[in-house]
Amino acid sequence: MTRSTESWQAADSAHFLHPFTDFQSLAKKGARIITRADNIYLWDSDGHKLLDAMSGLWCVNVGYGQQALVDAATKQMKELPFYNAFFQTATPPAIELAELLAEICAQAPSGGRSPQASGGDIRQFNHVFFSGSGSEGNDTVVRMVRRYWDILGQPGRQVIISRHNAYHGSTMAGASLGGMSGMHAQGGLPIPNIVHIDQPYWVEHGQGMSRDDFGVTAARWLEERILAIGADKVAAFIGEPIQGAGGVIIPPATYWPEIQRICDKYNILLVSDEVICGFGRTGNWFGCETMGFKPDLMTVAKGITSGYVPLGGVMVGDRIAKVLIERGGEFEHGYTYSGHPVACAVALANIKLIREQKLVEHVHDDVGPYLAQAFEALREHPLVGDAESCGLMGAILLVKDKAKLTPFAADVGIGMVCRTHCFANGLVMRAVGPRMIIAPPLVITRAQIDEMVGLIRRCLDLTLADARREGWL
Ligand code: PXG
Repeated sequence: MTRSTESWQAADSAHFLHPFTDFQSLAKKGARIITRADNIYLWDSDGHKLLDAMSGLWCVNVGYGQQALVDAATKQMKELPFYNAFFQTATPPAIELAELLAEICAQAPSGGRSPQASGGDIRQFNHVFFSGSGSEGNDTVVRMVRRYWDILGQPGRQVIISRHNAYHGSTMAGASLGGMSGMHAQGGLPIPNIVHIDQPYWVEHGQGMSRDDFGVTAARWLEERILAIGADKVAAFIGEPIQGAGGVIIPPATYWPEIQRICDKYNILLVSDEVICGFGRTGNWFGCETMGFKPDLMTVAKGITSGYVPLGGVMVGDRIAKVLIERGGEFEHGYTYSGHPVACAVALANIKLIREQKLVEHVHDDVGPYLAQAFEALREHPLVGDAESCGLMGAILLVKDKAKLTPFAADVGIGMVCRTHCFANGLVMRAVGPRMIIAPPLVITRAQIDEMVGLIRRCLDLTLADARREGWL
Protein backbone atom coordinates (compact mmCIF):
# COMPACT_ATOMS: atom_id res chain seq x y z
CA MET A 1 0.00 0.00 0.00
CA THR A 2 1.54 3.28 -1.14
CA ARG A 3 -0.65 5.61 0.95
CA SER A 4 -1.49 5.72 4.64
CA THR A 5 -5.06 5.38 5.87
CA GLU A 6 -5.01 9.06 6.87
CA SER A 7 -3.97 10.08 3.38
CA TRP A 8 -6.77 8.00 1.77
CA GLN A 9 -9.29 9.50 4.19
CA ALA A 10 -8.18 13.07 3.57
CA ALA A 11 -8.43 12.66 -0.22
CA ASP A 12 -11.73 10.84 0.18
CA SER A 13 -13.39 13.62 2.16
CA ALA A 14 -11.86 16.30 -0.08
CA HIS A 15 -13.30 14.87 -3.33
CA PHE A 16 -15.61 11.86 -3.06
CA LEU A 17 -19.31 12.41 -2.30
CA HIS A 18 -20.49 8.98 -1.09
CA PRO A 19 -23.99 7.56 -1.71
CA PHE A 20 -26.53 7.84 1.14
CA THR A 21 -24.05 9.69 3.32
CA ASP A 22 -24.00 12.76 5.56
CA PHE A 23 -20.87 14.19 3.96
CA GLN A 24 -19.90 16.42 6.86
CA SER A 25 -20.19 13.77 9.52
CA LEU A 26 -18.20 11.27 7.44
CA ALA A 27 -15.46 13.84 6.90
CA LYS A 28 -15.11 14.15 10.69
CA LYS A 29 -14.76 10.39 11.22
CA GLY A 30 -12.97 9.38 8.04
CA ALA A 31 -14.13 6.45 5.92
CA ARG A 32 -13.03 2.88 6.50
CA ILE A 33 -10.89 2.08 3.47
CA ILE A 34 -11.37 -1.46 2.16
CA THR A 35 -8.37 -2.55 0.16
CA ARG A 36 -8.70 -6.25 -0.66
CA ALA A 37 -10.88 -9.32 -0.26
CA ASP A 38 -10.89 -13.08 -0.55
CA ASN A 39 -13.71 -15.64 -0.23
CA ILE A 40 -15.97 -14.14 2.49
CA TYR A 41 -13.37 -11.87 4.08
CA LEU A 42 -12.35 -8.23 3.61
CA TRP A 43 -9.24 -6.38 4.73
CA ASP A 44 -9.04 -2.66 5.45
CA SER A 45 -6.11 -0.30 4.93
CA ASP A 46 -4.92 -0.91 8.50
CA GLY A 47 -4.78 -4.65 7.85
CA HIS A 48 -7.89 -5.53 9.92
CA LYS A 49 -9.75 -8.61 8.69
CA LEU A 50 -13.57 -8.54 8.52
CA LEU A 51 -16.05 -11.33 7.85
CA ASP A 52 -18.35 -9.84 5.21
CA ALA A 53 -21.81 -11.01 6.23
CA MET A 54 -23.37 -8.57 3.71
CA SER A 55 -21.73 -9.85 0.50
CA GLY A 56 -20.46 -6.36 -0.30
CA LEU A 57 -23.95 -4.88 -0.73
CA TRP A 58 -26.04 -8.04 -1.16
CA CYS A 59 -24.21 -8.90 -4.34
CA VAL A 60 -20.99 -10.93 -4.07
CA ASN A 61 -22.86 -14.24 -4.27
CA VAL A 62 -19.88 -16.38 -5.39
CA GLY A 63 -17.55 -14.70 -2.88
CA TYR A 64 -14.42 -12.68 -3.60
CA GLY A 65 -11.38 -13.80 -5.59
CA GLN A 66 -13.06 -16.04 -8.19
CA GLN A 67 -10.50 -16.31 -10.97
CA ALA A 68 -13.04 -17.51 -13.57
CA LEU A 69 -14.79 -14.13 -13.44
CA VAL A 70 -11.50 -12.24 -13.69
CA ASP A 71 -10.48 -14.35 -16.69
CA ALA A 72 -13.82 -13.84 -18.42
CA ALA A 73 -13.53 -10.05 -18.06
CA THR A 74 -9.90 -10.01 -19.24
CA LYS A 75 -10.64 -12.14 -22.30
CA GLN A 76 -13.65 -10.06 -23.29
CA MET A 77 -11.87 -6.75 -22.76
CA LYS A 78 -9.12 -7.87 -25.12
CA GLU A 79 -11.50 -9.21 -27.74
CA LEU A 80 -14.27 -6.59 -27.72
CA PRO A 81 -14.43 -4.26 -24.70
CA PHE A 82 -17.58 -2.54 -25.91
CA TYR A 83 -20.15 -2.52 -28.60
CA ASN A 84 -23.75 -1.38 -28.35
CA ALA A 85 -27.01 -3.15 -29.12
CA PHE A 86 -28.95 -0.15 -30.41
CA PHE A 87 -28.66 -0.13 -34.18
CA GLN A 88 -29.55 -3.71 -35.04
CA THR A 89 -26.26 -5.03 -33.71
CA ALA A 90 -25.47 -7.46 -30.90
CA THR A 91 -22.42 -9.02 -29.26
CA PRO A 92 -21.87 -12.72 -28.48
CA PRO A 93 -21.76 -12.38 -24.66
CA ALA A 94 -25.08 -10.49 -24.53
CA ILE A 95 -26.76 -13.06 -26.77
CA GLU A 96 -25.33 -15.99 -24.82
CA LEU A 97 -26.33 -14.49 -21.49
CA ALA A 98 -29.90 -13.88 -22.70
CA GLU A 99 -30.00 -17.50 -23.86
CA LEU A 100 -28.57 -18.84 -20.59
CA LEU A 101 -31.02 -16.84 -18.46
CA ALA A 102 -33.93 -18.29 -20.42
CA GLU A 103 -32.44 -21.77 -20.00
CA ILE A 104 -32.18 -21.39 -16.23
CA CYS A 105 -35.81 -20.31 -16.03
CA ALA A 106 -36.94 -23.13 -18.33
CA GLN A 107 -35.21 -25.71 -16.15
CA ALA A 108 -36.51 -24.41 -12.84
CA PRO A 109 -38.78 -26.90 -11.13
CA SER A 110 -42.30 -25.52 -11.19
CA GLY A 111 -43.48 -24.50 -7.76
CA GLY A 112 -39.94 -24.12 -6.43
CA ARG A 113 -38.48 -26.47 -3.87
CA SER A 114 -39.64 -24.81 -0.73
CA PRO A 115 -42.57 -26.06 1.31
CA GLN A 116 -43.87 -22.48 1.14
CA ALA A 117 -44.11 -22.54 -2.62
CA SER A 118 -47.39 -23.18 -4.30
CA GLY A 119 -46.90 -21.74 -7.74
CA GLY A 120 -43.48 -20.13 -8.15
CA ASP A 121 -43.21 -20.97 -11.81
CA ILE A 122 -40.57 -19.02 -13.76
CA ARG A 123 -40.65 -21.08 -16.92
CA GLN A 124 -42.37 -18.33 -18.88
CA PHE A 125 -39.23 -16.15 -19.02
CA ASN A 126 -37.66 -16.32 -22.46
CA HIS A 127 -36.52 -12.71 -22.94
CA VAL A 128 -34.39 -10.15 -21.15
CA PHE A 129 -33.88 -6.36 -21.47
CA PHE A 130 -30.45 -5.39 -20.11
CA SER A 131 -29.62 -2.33 -18.03
CA GLY A 132 -26.59 -1.19 -16.06
CA SER A 133 -28.09 -1.53 -12.57
CA GLY A 134 -31.13 -2.52 -10.56
CA SER A 135 -32.43 1.07 -10.45
CA GLU A 136 -32.25 1.31 -14.23
CA GLY A 137 -33.93 -2.08 -14.44
CA ASN A 138 -36.87 -0.70 -12.47
CA ASP A 139 -37.01 2.38 -14.71
CA THR A 140 -37.34 -0.10 -17.56
CA VAL A 141 -40.14 -1.85 -15.66
CA VAL A 142 -42.10 1.41 -15.39
CA ARG A 143 -41.64 2.19 -19.11
CA MET A 144 -42.43 -1.38 -20.14
CA VAL A 145 -45.61 -2.02 -18.14
CA ARG A 146 -47.12 1.29 -19.27
CA ARG A 147 -46.09 0.57 -22.87
CA TYR A 148 -47.68 -2.88 -22.62
CA TRP A 149 -51.06 -1.48 -21.64
CA ASP A 150 -50.75 1.27 -24.26
CA ILE A 151 -50.25 -1.29 -27.01
CA LEU A 152 -53.25 -3.22 -25.73
CA GLY A 153 -55.40 -0.09 -26.01
CA GLN A 154 -55.65 0.52 -22.27
CA PRO A 155 -53.48 3.64 -21.81
CA GLY A 156 -55.47 4.48 -18.67
CA ARG A 157 -53.61 1.74 -16.81
CA GLN A 158 -50.85 4.00 -15.44
CA VAL A 159 -50.74 3.36 -11.70
CA ILE A 160 -48.07 1.13 -10.22
CA ILE A 161 -48.69 -0.07 -6.68
CA SER A 162 -45.71 -0.68 -4.42
CA ARG A 163 -45.17 -0.83 -0.66
CA HIS A 164 -43.93 1.39 2.13
CA ASN A 165 -40.39 0.47 3.19
CA ALA A 166 -39.70 -1.19 -0.17
CA TYR A 167 -36.40 -0.47 -1.89
CA HIS A 168 -36.34 -0.38 -5.68
CA GLY A 169 -33.36 1.86 -6.36
CA SER A 170 -32.34 5.48 -6.40
CA THR A 171 -33.16 6.84 -9.87
CA MET A 172 -36.31 8.99 -10.05
CA ALA A 173 -38.49 6.02 -10.96
CA GLY A 174 -36.63 3.54 -8.72
CA ALA A 175 -36.87 5.81 -5.67
CA SER A 176 -40.53 6.55 -6.45
CA LEU A 177 -41.34 2.85 -6.59
CA GLY A 178 -39.44 2.42 -3.35
CA GLY A 179 -41.28 3.33 -0.19
CA MET A 180 -38.49 4.99 1.77
CA SER A 181 -39.95 8.17 3.31
CA GLY A 182 -36.52 9.78 3.68
CA MET A 183 -35.91 9.43 -0.04
CA HIS A 184 -39.34 10.78 -0.96
CA ALA A 185 -38.66 13.85 1.16
CA GLN A 186 -35.85 14.94 -1.19
CA GLY A 187 -36.07 15.85 -4.88
CA GLY A 188 -39.81 16.00 -5.52
CA LEU A 189 -40.69 12.30 -5.27
CA PRO A 190 -42.59 10.16 -5.98
CA ILE A 191 -43.21 10.71 -9.69
CA PRO A 192 -46.93 10.64 -10.59
CA ASN A 193 -49.04 7.49 -10.55
CA ILE A 194 -47.03 5.49 -8.07
CA VAL A 195 -48.78 4.61 -4.80
CA HIS A 196 -47.83 2.54 -1.77
CA ILE A 197 -49.57 0.10 0.54
CA ASP A 198 -48.25 -1.09 3.91
CA GLN A 199 -45.58 -3.76 4.10
CA PRO A 200 -46.28 -7.32 5.31
CA TYR A 201 -44.27 -6.81 8.52
CA TRP A 202 -45.97 -8.79 11.27
CA VAL A 203 -44.11 -7.05 14.14
CA GLU A 204 -45.36 -3.64 12.99
CA HIS A 205 -48.85 -4.43 11.72
CA GLY A 206 -49.84 -7.95 12.71
CA GLN A 207 -49.33 -8.60 16.43
CA GLY A 208 -52.40 -10.26 17.89
CA MET A 209 -52.99 -12.18 14.65
CA SER A 210 -51.41 -15.46 13.59
CA ARG A 211 -48.69 -14.89 11.01
CA ASP A 212 -50.64 -16.77 8.38
CA ASP A 213 -53.81 -14.75 8.94
CA PHE A 214 -51.75 -11.59 8.84
CA GLY A 215 -50.22 -12.61 5.48
CA VAL A 216 -53.68 -12.77 3.92
CA THR A 217 -54.77 -9.52 5.59
CA ALA A 218 -51.68 -7.69 4.33
CA ALA A 219 -52.19 -8.99 0.79
CA ARG A 220 -55.81 -7.81 0.85
CA TRP A 221 -54.53 -4.23 1.34
CA LEU A 222 -53.59 -4.55 -2.32
CA GLU A 223 -57.12 -5.51 -3.28
CA GLU A 224 -58.55 -2.62 -1.28
CA ARG A 225 -56.22 -0.19 -3.02
CA ILE A 226 -57.00 -1.58 -6.48
CA LEU A 227 -60.71 -1.16 -5.81
CA ALA A 228 -60.20 2.38 -4.51
CA ILE A 229 -58.22 3.40 -7.60
CA GLY A 230 -60.23 1.39 -10.11
CA ALA A 231 -58.70 -1.74 -11.63
CA ASP A 232 -58.80 -0.19 -15.09
CA LYS A 233 -56.27 2.40 -13.93
CA VAL A 234 -53.76 -0.01 -12.40
CA ALA A 235 -50.84 -1.25 -14.51
CA ALA A 236 -48.83 -3.35 -12.08
CA PHE A 237 -47.87 -4.31 -8.56
CA ILE A 238 -44.17 -4.50 -7.68
CA GLY A 239 -42.51 -6.10 -4.66
CA GLU A 240 -39.33 -7.71 -3.43
CA PRO A 241 -40.08 -11.36 -2.53
CA ILE A 242 -38.28 -10.56 0.74
CA GLN A 243 -37.61 -6.87 1.42
CA GLY A 244 -33.85 -6.46 1.71
CA ALA A 245 -32.86 -2.87 2.45
CA GLY A 246 -36.09 -2.49 4.44
CA GLY A 247 -34.64 -4.87 7.05
CA VAL A 248 -35.04 -8.42 5.67
CA ILE A 249 -38.80 -8.51 6.10
CA ILE A 250 -39.80 -12.13 5.38
CA PRO A 251 -43.54 -12.18 4.64
CA PRO A 252 -45.77 -14.95 6.01
CA ALA A 253 -46.10 -17.94 3.65
CA THR A 254 -49.68 -16.94 2.87
CA TYR A 255 -48.81 -13.46 1.56
CA TRP A 256 -47.48 -13.94 -1.97
CA PRO A 257 -49.97 -16.58 -3.11
CA GLU A 258 -52.77 -14.20 -2.08
CA ILE A 259 -51.06 -11.29 -3.90
CA GLN A 260 -50.89 -13.55 -6.95
CA ARG A 261 -54.60 -14.36 -6.70
CA ILE A 262 -55.49 -10.67 -6.49
CA CYS A 263 -53.28 -9.66 -9.44
CA ASP A 264 -54.80 -12.46 -11.52
CA LYS A 265 -58.33 -11.49 -10.53
CA TYR A 266 -57.92 -7.87 -11.67
CA ASN A 267 -55.59 -8.67 -14.58
CA ILE A 268 -52.76 -6.61 -13.05
CA LEU A 269 -49.12 -7.28 -13.96
CA LEU A 270 -47.03 -8.70 -11.15
CA VAL A 271 -43.39 -7.60 -10.93
CA SER A 272 -40.87 -9.38 -8.73
CA ASP A 273 -37.86 -7.24 -7.87
CA GLU A 274 -35.21 -9.97 -7.66
CA VAL A 275 -32.23 -7.62 -7.38
CA ILE A 276 -31.37 -9.09 -3.96
CA CYS A 277 -33.36 -12.34 -3.93
CA GLY A 278 -32.22 -13.54 -7.37
CA PHE A 279 -29.33 -15.86 -8.21
CA GLY A 280 -29.58 -18.23 -5.29
CA ARG A 281 -29.95 -15.95 -2.28
CA THR A 282 -33.14 -17.61 -0.96
CA GLY A 283 -32.22 -21.19 -1.92
CA ASN A 284 -33.83 -21.14 -5.36
CA TRP A 285 -32.64 -19.29 -8.46
CA PHE A 286 -35.26 -16.59 -7.80
CA GLY A 287 -37.09 -15.45 -4.69
CA CYS A 288 -40.51 -15.79 -6.32
CA GLU A 289 -39.93 -19.55 -6.54
CA THR A 290 -39.29 -19.69 -2.80
CA MET A 291 -42.26 -17.45 -1.99
CA GLY A 292 -44.60 -19.25 -4.38
CA PHE A 293 -45.68 -16.77 -7.05
CA LYS A 294 -45.45 -16.38 -10.78
CA PRO A 295 -44.43 -12.86 -11.85
CA ASP A 296 -44.79 -11.30 -15.31
CA LEU A 297 -41.52 -9.39 -14.97
CA MET A 298 -38.43 -9.82 -12.82
CA THR A 299 -35.86 -7.09 -12.15
CA VAL A 300 -32.33 -8.48 -11.78
CA ALA A 301 -28.90 -7.00 -10.90
CA LYS A 302 -26.32 -7.54 -8.12
CA GLY A 303 -25.91 -11.36 -7.97
CA ILE A 304 -26.15 -11.66 -11.77
CA THR A 305 -22.42 -10.77 -11.88
CA SER A 306 -21.79 -11.26 -8.17
CA GLY A 307 -21.04 -7.53 -8.23
CA TYR A 308 -17.70 -7.98 -10.02
CA VAL A 309 -18.92 -5.50 -12.67
CA PRO A 310 -22.23 -3.60 -12.89
CA LEU A 311 -25.11 -5.21 -14.75
CA GLY A 312 -28.88 -5.22 -14.39
CA GLY A 313 -31.89 -6.11 -16.41
CA VAL A 314 -35.52 -7.10 -16.61
CA MET A 315 -36.59 -10.63 -17.35
CA VAL A 316 -39.69 -10.34 -19.52
CA GLY A 317 -42.36 -13.05 -19.31
CA ASP A 318 -44.01 -14.41 -22.45
CA ARG A 319 -47.28 -12.55 -21.86
CA ILE A 320 -45.54 -9.18 -22.17
CA ALA A 321 -42.80 -10.17 -24.62
CA LYS A 322 -45.37 -11.43 -27.11
CA VAL A 323 -47.24 -8.11 -27.11
CA LEU A 324 -44.07 -5.99 -27.33
CA ILE A 325 -42.63 -8.10 -30.13
CA GLU A 326 -45.69 -8.79 -32.23
CA ARG A 327 -47.63 -5.56 -31.81
CA GLY A 328 -45.34 -2.98 -30.26
CA GLY A 329 -43.26 -1.38 -33.01
CA GLU A 330 -40.20 0.46 -31.69
CA PHE A 331 -39.74 0.50 -27.89
CA GLU A 332 -38.20 3.95 -27.35
CA HIS A 333 -35.99 3.04 -24.42
CA GLY A 334 -32.48 1.75 -23.74
CA TYR A 335 -29.10 2.46 -22.17
CA THR A 336 -25.59 2.77 -23.64
CA TYR A 337 -24.64 -0.22 -21.53
CA SER A 338 -27.69 -2.41 -22.31
CA GLY A 339 -25.95 -5.73 -22.96
CA HIS A 340 -22.41 -4.50 -22.20
CA PRO A 341 -20.19 -7.31 -23.50
CA VAL A 342 -17.75 -7.34 -20.57
CA ALA A 343 -20.54 -7.30 -17.99
CA CYS A 344 -22.37 -10.06 -19.85
CA ALA A 345 -19.19 -12.16 -20.13
CA VAL A 346 -18.68 -11.87 -16.38
CA ALA A 347 -22.34 -12.77 -15.76
CA LEU A 348 -21.95 -15.86 -17.93
CA ALA A 349 -18.88 -16.98 -15.95
CA ASN A 350 -20.66 -16.18 -12.68
CA ILE A 351 -23.79 -18.19 -13.53
CA LYS A 352 -21.69 -21.11 -14.80
CA LEU A 353 -19.81 -21.08 -11.50
CA ILE A 354 -23.06 -21.01 -9.49
CA ARG A 355 -24.20 -24.04 -11.50
CA GLU A 356 -20.91 -25.98 -11.37
CA GLN A 357 -20.46 -25.46 -7.66
CA LYS A 358 -24.17 -26.16 -7.09
CA LEU A 359 -24.44 -23.04 -4.96
CA VAL A 360 -28.24 -22.81 -5.20
CA GLU A 361 -28.51 -26.38 -3.85
CA HIS A 362 -25.80 -25.59 -1.26
CA VAL A 363 -28.01 -22.76 0.08
CA HIS A 364 -31.26 -24.71 -0.20
CA ASP A 365 -30.14 -28.02 1.30
CA ASP A 366 -27.17 -27.23 3.48
CA VAL A 367 -26.14 -23.77 4.68
CA GLY A 368 -29.63 -22.20 4.50
CA PRO A 369 -31.18 -24.71 6.94
CA TYR A 370 -27.97 -24.62 9.02
CA LEU A 371 -28.22 -20.81 9.34
CA ALA A 372 -31.93 -21.11 10.22
CA GLN A 373 -31.04 -23.46 13.11
CA ALA A 374 -28.33 -21.10 14.37
CA PHE A 375 -30.77 -18.18 14.21
CA GLU A 376 -33.39 -20.20 16.07
CA ALA A 377 -30.87 -20.62 18.90
CA LEU A 378 -30.17 -16.85 18.91
CA ARG A 379 -33.80 -16.25 19.90
CA GLU A 380 -32.81 -17.15 23.47
CA HIS A 381 -30.54 -14.12 23.77
CA PRO A 382 -32.05 -11.49 26.14
CA LEU A 383 -31.89 -8.75 23.47
CA VAL A 384 -33.44 -10.76 20.67
CA GLY A 385 -37.18 -10.39 20.05
CA ASP A 386 -37.16 -12.26 16.78
CA ALA A 387 -34.57 -14.00 14.62
CA GLU A 388 -35.51 -15.38 11.24
CA SER A 389 -33.88 -16.32 7.99
CA CYS A 390 -34.70 -17.60 4.53
CA GLY A 391 -31.86 -19.11 2.54
CA LEU A 392 -28.94 -16.81 3.25
CA MET A 393 -30.91 -13.70 4.25
CA GLY A 394 -31.44 -13.19 7.95
CA ALA A 395 -32.58 -10.61 10.48
CA ILE A 396 -32.35 -10.26 14.23
CA LEU A 397 -34.74 -7.84 15.92
CA LEU A 398 -33.28 -6.13 19.01
CA VAL A 399 -35.90 -5.33 21.65
CA LYS A 400 -36.11 -3.95 25.16
CA ASP A 401 -38.67 -6.52 26.31
CA LYS A 402 -38.65 -9.94 24.68
CA ALA A 403 -42.13 -10.98 25.71
CA LYS A 404 -43.88 -7.81 24.57
CA LEU A 405 -41.46 -7.00 21.74
CA THR A 406 -41.13 -3.51 23.20
CA PRO A 407 -38.72 -1.42 21.12
CA PHE A 408 -35.83 0.56 22.57
CA ALA A 409 -36.25 4.34 22.66
CA ALA A 410 -35.42 5.63 19.18
CA ASP A 411 -32.69 7.97 20.43
CA VAL A 412 -30.72 4.98 21.78
CA GLY A 413 -29.97 3.87 18.21
CA ILE A 414 -29.60 0.27 19.39
CA GLY A 415 -28.85 -1.08 15.92
CA MET A 416 -26.00 1.35 15.39
CA VAL A 417 -24.58 0.49 18.83
CA CYS A 418 -24.53 -3.16 17.83
CA ARG A 419 -23.14 -2.41 14.37
CA THR A 420 -20.25 -0.47 15.90
CA HIS A 421 -19.36 -3.52 17.99
CA CYS A 422 -19.54 -5.65 14.84
CA PHE A 423 -17.00 -3.55 12.97
CA ALA A 424 -14.70 -3.48 15.99
CA ASN A 425 -14.93 -7.26 16.28
CA GLY A 426 -14.30 -8.14 12.65
CA LEU A 427 -17.85 -8.56 11.37
CA VAL A 428 -19.78 -6.61 8.73
CA MET A 429 -23.46 -6.75 9.66
CA ARG A 430 -26.00 -4.04 8.69
CA ALA A 431 -28.40 -2.28 11.03
CA VAL A 432 -31.81 -1.21 9.70
CA GLY A 433 -33.28 0.51 12.73
CA PRO A 434 -33.39 -2.21 15.42
CA ARG A 435 -33.01 -5.04 12.86
CA MET A 436 -29.52 -6.50 12.44
CA ILE A 437 -29.33 -8.08 9.03
CA ILE A 438 -27.06 -10.45 7.16
CA ALA A 439 -26.74 -11.83 3.64
CA PRO A 440 -23.37 -13.60 3.40
CA PRO A 441 -21.82 -14.95 0.18
CA LEU A 442 -23.43 -18.20 -0.99
CA VAL A 443 -20.05 -19.98 -0.81
CA ILE A 444 -20.07 -19.71 3.00
CA THR A 445 -19.43 -23.04 4.76
CA ARG A 446 -20.97 -24.45 7.93
CA ALA A 447 -17.73 -23.75 9.80
CA GLN A 448 -17.84 -20.15 8.60
CA ILE A 449 -21.48 -19.84 9.70
CA ASP A 450 -20.34 -20.99 13.16
CA GLU A 451 -17.65 -18.32 13.05
CA MET A 452 -20.15 -15.66 11.92
CA VAL A 453 -22.77 -16.59 14.53
CA GLY A 454 -20.06 -16.65 17.23
CA LEU A 455 -19.18 -13.07 16.29
CA ILE A 456 -22.87 -12.08 16.24
CA ARG A 457 -23.29 -13.52 19.76
CA ARG A 458 -20.26 -11.65 21.03
CA CYS A 459 -21.60 -8.38 19.59
CA LEU A 460 -25.07 -8.99 21.05
CA ASP A 461 -23.45 -9.58 24.46
CA LEU A 462 -21.45 -6.36 24.17
CA THR A 463 -24.61 -4.46 23.15
CA LEU A 464 -26.50 -5.97 26.10
CA ALA A 465 -23.71 -4.88 28.46
CA ASP A 466 -23.98 -1.32 27.06
CA ALA A 467 -27.76 -1.36 27.47
CA ARG A 468 -27.47 -2.47 31.13
CA ARG A 469 -24.72 0.01 31.90
CA GLU A 470 -26.51 2.94 30.22
CA GLY A 471 -29.93 2.07 31.69
CA TRP A 472 -31.65 1.59 28.32
CA LEU A 473 -33.42 -1.60 29.42
N1 PXG B 1 -34.07 -3.29 -6.16
C1 PXG B 1 -33.70 -3.84 -4.99
C2 PXG B 1 -34.57 -4.86 -4.35
C3 PXG B 1 -32.49 -3.46 -4.40
O1 PXG B 1 -32.14 -4.00 -3.22
C4 PXG B 1 -32.13 -1.94 -6.25
C5 PXG B 1 -33.33 -2.37 -6.78
C6 PXG B 1 -31.34 -0.93 -6.99
O2 PXG B 1 -30.22 -1.50 -7.55
P1 PXG B 1 -28.94 -0.59 -7.89
O3 PXG B 1 -28.05 -1.55 -8.60
O4 PXG B 1 -29.39 0.50 -8.79
O5 PXG B 1 -28.41 -0.06 -6.61
C7 PXG B 1 -31.69 -2.50 -5.03
C8 PXG B 1 -30.40 -2.05 -4.45
C9 PXG B 1 -29.04 -1.25 1.46
C10 PXG B 1 -28.89 -1.04 0.00
O6 PXG B 1 -28.81 -0.28 2.20
C11 PXG B 1 -29.57 -1.86 -0.88
C12 PXG B 1 -29.45 -1.61 -2.24
C13 PXG B 1 -28.64 -0.59 -2.71
C14 PXG B 1 -27.96 0.20 -1.81
C15 PXG B 1 -28.08 0.00 -0.44
O7 PXG B 1 -29.40 -2.35 1.89
N2 PXG B 1 -30.19 -2.38 -3.08
